[in-house]
Amino acid sequence: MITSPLFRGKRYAVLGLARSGIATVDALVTSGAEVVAWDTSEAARAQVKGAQLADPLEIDLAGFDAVIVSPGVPINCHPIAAHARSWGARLIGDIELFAEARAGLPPHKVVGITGTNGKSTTTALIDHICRTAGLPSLAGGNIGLPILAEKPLAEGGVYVLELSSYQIDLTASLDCDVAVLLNITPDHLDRYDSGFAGYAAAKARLFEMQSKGHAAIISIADAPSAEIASQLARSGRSEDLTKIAPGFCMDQSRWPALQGPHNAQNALAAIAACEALRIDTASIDRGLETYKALPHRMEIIAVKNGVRYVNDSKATNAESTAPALQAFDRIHWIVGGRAKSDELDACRPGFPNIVRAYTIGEAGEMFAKLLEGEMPVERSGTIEAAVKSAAAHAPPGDTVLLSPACASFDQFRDYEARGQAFRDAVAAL
Ligand code: UMA
Ligand code: ADP
Repeated sequence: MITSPLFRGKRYAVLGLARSGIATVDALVTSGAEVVAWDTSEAARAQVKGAQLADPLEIDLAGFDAVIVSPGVPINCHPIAAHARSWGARLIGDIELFAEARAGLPPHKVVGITGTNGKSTTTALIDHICRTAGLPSLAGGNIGLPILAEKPLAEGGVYVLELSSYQIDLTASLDCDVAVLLNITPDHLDRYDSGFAGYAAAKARLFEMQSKGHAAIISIADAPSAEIASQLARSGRSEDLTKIAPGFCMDQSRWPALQGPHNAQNALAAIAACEALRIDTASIDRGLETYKALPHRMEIIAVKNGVRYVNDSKATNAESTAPALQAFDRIHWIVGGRAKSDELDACRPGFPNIVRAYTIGEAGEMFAKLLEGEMPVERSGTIEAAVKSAAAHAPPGDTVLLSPACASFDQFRDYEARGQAFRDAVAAL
């Protein structure tokens, strides 16, 4: 775990005790800090060791250095933000604690990756290329591995951090040696009172925290990302900036796990990041060739009776589902969940490939109405019903694709649980 002498003797309150919260409590307690911890869930509270249990909202925060909240706590509407402010305590997250602990770690580099889609793929790919080049490396952060739970790397190591906008909002001093922005399209708008502009501003902060001379890699295929690149150049950092141009053609045939235009964007960003880390070209090439896809992203989980079953549960918005719909030519599309918007326009170019749609979850009815007239639609409600029906309708050669274009929280704990439900339903056929 990552600890720091800087935390010793200080007082912290930790709100949210799932993966990042528990790792935070453990790291702070082991560092010698005094910790008060809380979660609305009793089961989560039961996992705490070495900290006092109390709701930070109900206590006097005088003398507390900071309140550390989990990324899943909506700080735009949760009263903890005003409460911390009223006591002069900083409101931060586990990534900020990591940033503060860096001074005590063996010399290392940090690569931070953000964007609406492609973060996990690009994070895992950069980590894989670093390892291929023989560097000590680890992937952490939003990819599902809380960074404070990781073992510190040996000298010369590279911490590759996937950073969501929620995490950046709770970070003040992370100076990435290499910062990467993949794209910005509407997402998570319930967390930003100023809407899309607020979400884009969160992404821009990753670069604002950087020192001059540190590398900034920005894919400029969408207007908000291009604007962040321009701002950076105007601020006197044009020499730090590498822009990834849209539609850049290259041969992806030797990269089996990095197919499609979206993965071209991810691969180009990863190549630029690894070049900034001074990794040699041969290692970069080998890394791209040997990279294996992460689970829940266009993952072929089974072929039954000649029908291919593909789990793309991580596609939580229309923009990330769009490339999946263009990857196959006869698709039985399982779509729905908690909608991020009331349209599916980004998916439209893939509609000719869809044989039948099966709508699920909260957005099921809305999407069924939207898609009727464009393709046969079935209101399935659940993944189990959708898989059963798709299996009955699909002849050999067809693909049954879970690529929901929605968040999972209406029916599942997270996208991983949703992907597992799909796997279970396919296994049960
Ligand atoms: N809680 C309260 N009070 C509240 C709200 C929540 O006590 O008012 C508690 C909940 O009961 C729960 C905990 O807070 O126990 C929730 O914390 P969390 O949702 O932050 O869960 P973690 O397991 O710590 O996961 C977080 C990230 N979660 C979110 O951003 C929602 C994980 O990203 C990340 O992998 C993990 O830290 C490790 O760094 C997940 C995610 O969905 C994958 N991210 C979003 C995305 O990718 O779109 C941003
Ligand atoms: P994130 O961590 O940002 O959610 P992932 O790498 O996990 O991104 O991919 C999530 C989903 O988005 C997958 O369905 C994948 O096919 C799609 N995707 C991956 N990279 C991109 C990209 N650069 N642009 C659009 N969609 C993408």
